[in-house]
Amino acid sequence: MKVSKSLKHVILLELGIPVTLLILGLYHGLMQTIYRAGILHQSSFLKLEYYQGLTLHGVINALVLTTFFAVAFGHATMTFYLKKEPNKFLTWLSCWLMILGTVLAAWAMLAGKASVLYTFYPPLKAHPFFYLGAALLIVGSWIPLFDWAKMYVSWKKNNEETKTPIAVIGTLANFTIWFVCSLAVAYEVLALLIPWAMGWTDTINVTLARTLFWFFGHALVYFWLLPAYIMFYTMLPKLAGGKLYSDLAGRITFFSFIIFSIPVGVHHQFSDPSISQGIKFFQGLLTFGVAIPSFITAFTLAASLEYAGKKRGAKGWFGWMGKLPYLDSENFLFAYFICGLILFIFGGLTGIVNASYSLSSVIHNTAWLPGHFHMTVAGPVFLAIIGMSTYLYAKLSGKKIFLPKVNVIVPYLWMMGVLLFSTGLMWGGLIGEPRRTNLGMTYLNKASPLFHPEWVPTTLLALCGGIIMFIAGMMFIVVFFGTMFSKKKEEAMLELPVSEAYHDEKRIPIFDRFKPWLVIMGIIIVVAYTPAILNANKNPGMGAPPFSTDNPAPIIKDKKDE
Ligand code: HAS
Repeated sequence: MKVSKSLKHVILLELGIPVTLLILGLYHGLMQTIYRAGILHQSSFLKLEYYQGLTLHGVINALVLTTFFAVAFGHATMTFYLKKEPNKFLTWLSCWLMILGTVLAAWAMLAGKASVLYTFYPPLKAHPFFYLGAALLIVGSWIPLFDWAKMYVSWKKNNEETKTPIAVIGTLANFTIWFVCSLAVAYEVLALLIPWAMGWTDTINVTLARTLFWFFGHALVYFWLLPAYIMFYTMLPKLAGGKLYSDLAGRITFFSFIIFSIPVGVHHQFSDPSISQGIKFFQGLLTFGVAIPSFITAFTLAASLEYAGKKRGAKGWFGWMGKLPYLDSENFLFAYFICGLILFIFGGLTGIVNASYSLSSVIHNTAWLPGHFHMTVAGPVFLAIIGMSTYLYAKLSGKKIFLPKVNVIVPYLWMMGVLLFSTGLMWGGLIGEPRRTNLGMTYLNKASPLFHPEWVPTTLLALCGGIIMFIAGMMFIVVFFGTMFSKKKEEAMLELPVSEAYHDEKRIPIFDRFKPWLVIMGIIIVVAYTPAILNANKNPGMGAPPFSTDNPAPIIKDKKDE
């Protein structure tokens, strides 16, 4: 379909800005593997500190890229399926708030005033602009939800008995989760962190800040994942040459995320002493609940791919795997999606390990963790984002894909890189290698009495994976910007692949309405989180001691100074 110039420009901007920043994000990813493998024995490189680089890496890749993309992709899906454009003023307001927020946070990070990592836990303290920037990015991304909800309600009035398209359910479910979860982080930023960063309050309740962050933080990972799931349900079967095995499965999946995504954040705090065992156990159980929609997805997609393979002439139980269009450069999204899914098999399994209360104590804060999350957020999420960014950019600007043969091998190279990288990290994690540590300074420095030779092979494996990922990332950058700067060849259109359903079950009202799911969501959140917040208030611990960003030891005030 044709869309207005305004909508086209806003989407192109929301795709182009984060991909430009991604160059910095990818560079710092590579630098991490170099520092950690002990190739460098220093705390900074090219005037950028280790933790400054790690913060830029996490914030750009995991917060900025994902948020801009989710909004741009949301505009595209809502417009495409509801055949109506979002409000022009609100669309631009949201875009400018996100840009302003990104500029403020980027300044603070590049100036070395916000080396607090993407989780910004106190007692690490950032410049107020970092927190303000994060808040604006989030608020900017809320705005479209209210506009899309209005579009949906008016569509539904005229189409009462028609099933809501899965992509619309997925987009609204995702942004509802995002809105609710980010209320907690907004409170953390506005009521706790900014007053503390401005010097208006002396200290901060660290446990409360962490609990509010993880209320947001685990739902955040599904905010990253759901746009990819929308693509897998609505596009992948068509791209594979088949049909979606069950339409109902897609609906159940997205509604289940509404109820399970948020009340599981305490599984990141299994080691926090201030929260009681019972709450940890309950949220641990709910974490197994949040894996169910992904298991449903795994079976539904596998059945859809099997159907596609068989339609292409496959025989036997596993023959379908050999018949899929892996290297079709015209159909390149398939390659991006399948590589992401293969990585997610391992990302999901390691997630189940993390969720298992007692096993979590083995892997918590070790290199295992980045091993897990690079097979999730740098797996299906990242590959779906970059594949779809190139696709949407080309379609909406009427350009041809630059270097299509290179484009189709990017995901395979990236997948190989992630597999090596994550294996190195997880192997290292199991033998005690810590995460978020500049190992080259001590543990991977032969001259240090703390040298750990057993981490040499693990970090070298991660380094090899990191180099391959960096090369694949740069190949994507060349394809994306090559496409952006090429000449317009076709009519600019908003066009998305649409899968038909193999089992198109009849409309079941409960799987076509948001209200019941929102009510259940509210109840579970209250039950799971009231005791956690009460615990955090009752056992606040000692409060955050004052810190300086260039020294990891807290600043102890001399009694005489007071
Ligand atoms: Fe996680 C920590 C548990 C999913 C991201 N996770 C993290 C962190 C990040 C992250 C960033 O319980 C670190 C945070 C930090 O900085 O401290 N995670 C889970 C569980 C799941 C899970 C149970 N995580 C994700 C996703 C992420 C993500 C998705 C990003 C997008 N995670 C944890 C826990 C921790 C944690 C603990 C804290 C640990 C600690 O101690 O700190 C589940 O949602 C996973 C369910 C997934 C599946 C897989 C389904 C497979 C599919 C693929 C099918 C393939 C096909 C292809 C069809 C059950 C859908 C076949 C075709 C062929 C040709 C073969």
